[in-house]
Amino acid sequence: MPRVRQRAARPLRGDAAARRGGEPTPERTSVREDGGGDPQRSGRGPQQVSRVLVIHGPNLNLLGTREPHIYGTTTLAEIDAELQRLGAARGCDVECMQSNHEGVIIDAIQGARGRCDAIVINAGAFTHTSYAIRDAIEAVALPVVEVHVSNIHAREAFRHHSVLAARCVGQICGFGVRSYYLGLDAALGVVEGSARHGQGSKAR
Ligand code: DHK
Repeated sequence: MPRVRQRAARPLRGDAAARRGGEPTPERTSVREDGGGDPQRSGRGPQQVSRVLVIHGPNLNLLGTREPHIYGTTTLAEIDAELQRLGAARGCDVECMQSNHEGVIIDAIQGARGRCDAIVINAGAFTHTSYAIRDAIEAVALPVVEVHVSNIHAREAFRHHSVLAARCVGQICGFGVRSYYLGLDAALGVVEGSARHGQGSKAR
């Protein structure tokens, strides 16, 4: 089993910065295989270290206490830790961020271009409204997997439609927090399939 080294999660700065009138910045954590993700130090070939960005949208910082009958009791920190553990087991550096701000999410998607191989996104309620996030997904041309904790199709009518889905590889919803883990698995399946065919998405 590869050993993992976890960078300490930075405090949630986005909302605090927004309250001060500054640019909100997302909470970001990541973990790499031993060797800091450096192919030389980790003993992996340069093609073998993949990176997936996981984006959590508005109100998902409240997971664990938010409507537990719908979203469960697992916290965001626990989800991120599990995603990073699952990623490390497959030679993947999983970077996680959460923001309540549409522009910060768009910046994160744009920032993934040339740096990440795939994105897993739960855009929260922006899923149903944000053409700007949809355009960003289209612009970066990375494989994106949309995930939701709840089954959005079995809830209120306004949740049934995702404006992002048509620009994503696929959508996984309704499996509780396991939707994230299934989403990561799906994203890595796409990345590994591309690598087998010599089409690394970071190069685009
Ligand atoms: C999370 C949200 O915050 C809602 O706005 C979406 C999604 C559903 C989820 O199930 O993870 O409608």
